[in-house]
Amino acid sequence: MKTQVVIIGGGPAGSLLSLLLQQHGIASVVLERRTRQYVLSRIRAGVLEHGTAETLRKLDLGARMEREGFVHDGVNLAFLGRRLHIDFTKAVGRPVTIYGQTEVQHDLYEAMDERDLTIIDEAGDVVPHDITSSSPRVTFTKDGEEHRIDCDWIAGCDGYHGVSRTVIPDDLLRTYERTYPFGWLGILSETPPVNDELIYANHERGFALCSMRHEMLSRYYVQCPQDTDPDDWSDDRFWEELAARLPDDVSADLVTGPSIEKSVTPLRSFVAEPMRHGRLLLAGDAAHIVPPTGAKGLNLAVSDVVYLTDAMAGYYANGSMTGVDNYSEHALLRVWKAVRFSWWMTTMMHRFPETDDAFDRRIQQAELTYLESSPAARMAFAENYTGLPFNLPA
Ligand code: RFL
Ligand code: PHB
Repeated sequence: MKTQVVIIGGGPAGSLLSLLLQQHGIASVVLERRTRQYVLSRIRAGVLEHGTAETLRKLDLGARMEREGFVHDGVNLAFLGRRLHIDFTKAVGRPVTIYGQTEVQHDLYEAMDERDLTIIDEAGDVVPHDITSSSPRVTFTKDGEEHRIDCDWIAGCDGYHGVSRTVIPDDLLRTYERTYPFGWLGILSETPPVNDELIYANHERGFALCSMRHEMLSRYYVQCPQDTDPDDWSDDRFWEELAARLPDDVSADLVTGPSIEKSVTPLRSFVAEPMRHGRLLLAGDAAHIVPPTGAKGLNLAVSDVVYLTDAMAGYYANGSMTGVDNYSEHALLRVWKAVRFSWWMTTMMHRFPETDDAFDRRIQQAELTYLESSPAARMAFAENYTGLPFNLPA
């Protein structure tokens, strides 16, 4: 088999990339390790930056998002028993869209089917070869048989645990990492959301987040120790803990019910540089991870593949290597700003069990009351949360 770009990983980065490349007449094949059912049932992010929603709309993928998603003009930060509303539209003139990654993934796969794009699922032992030559290839197994695809480029969109990053020699890859000493215990419940916008709460007992998917589906999180077993948390225990971390007027409105999903997510920041080696270009979680506090993971995967598409479009239009040569530096400019924002928000909103002291609390309170008193600080928050523009370099 032969194609122009082999895309390893059929998550949001890989499937969106395949659709974007097609718009430029560039052929690709997506190799996904899991079953389609598994990929479509993963529950992850919920907030789409303005640029992400625009990218989906430009690809004619916005119809269901427009119908079923919610445009949010702001978020709330709760602390010291009160609530600060940050109005995005007032501050920066752009909102965010609440539309689950599960739905985005569904729309991407549906469009790939309609537009005759190829995704090979349950592809095993995927290995990129000869990535520093001008004719790389990828081998994999499917239904017990070995296959090989020759190509011009390989896009590593296979997430943090994928194979792509591992084929870049250690001495050429620099990694930066921060692990936070806690996780998030999250639940989904078929109850009406407690508020019409998200609430991020800083509380003595730990961080809490009230989010949603739609009118009758709520997503809530509480900060928990990293080694938390979700089975140790009955629904009643979760609701009690969540209510204790929210301002009284919010917890009074909390509608509880059985959870339909409960899981723990670890929090970490990770960046691998550079994002390209020879004919292999990394995108999304394969190259970087952010803690979910800033709601940036999915959105960075989208901006990466927009840049990657630009690079490929330049190469196939006139043989130019400029976009390819600039890809890593270009993408990392935006990545590091999202890493910074996610780290900052995580630091401002959580209890750090080992090191937390009275000084840290006062700094958090100063950050939060500064946001409360300063339109400039709120503007900076809104600019980052709704997403920095895709049209870099900045
Ligand atoms: P994904 O979504 O991990 O997709 C990678 C795909 O590659 C496949 N794969 C392979 N395929 C072939 N061969 C191999 N060797 C392969 N190895 C892996 C995988 O099966 C998968 O289908 O990465 P992508 O596309 O870069 O998208 C990134 C986003 O999914 C991610 O940034 C966000 O979901 C992060 N994230 C969250 N982000 C938010 O903004 N808000 C959240 O609330 C939030 N919650 C989460 C999250 C990520 C989680 N992970 C990674 C476990 C909760 C969790 C649990
Ligand atoms: C979610 O709805 O799952 C969600 C929302 C905002 C975040 C993280 C997760 O910052």
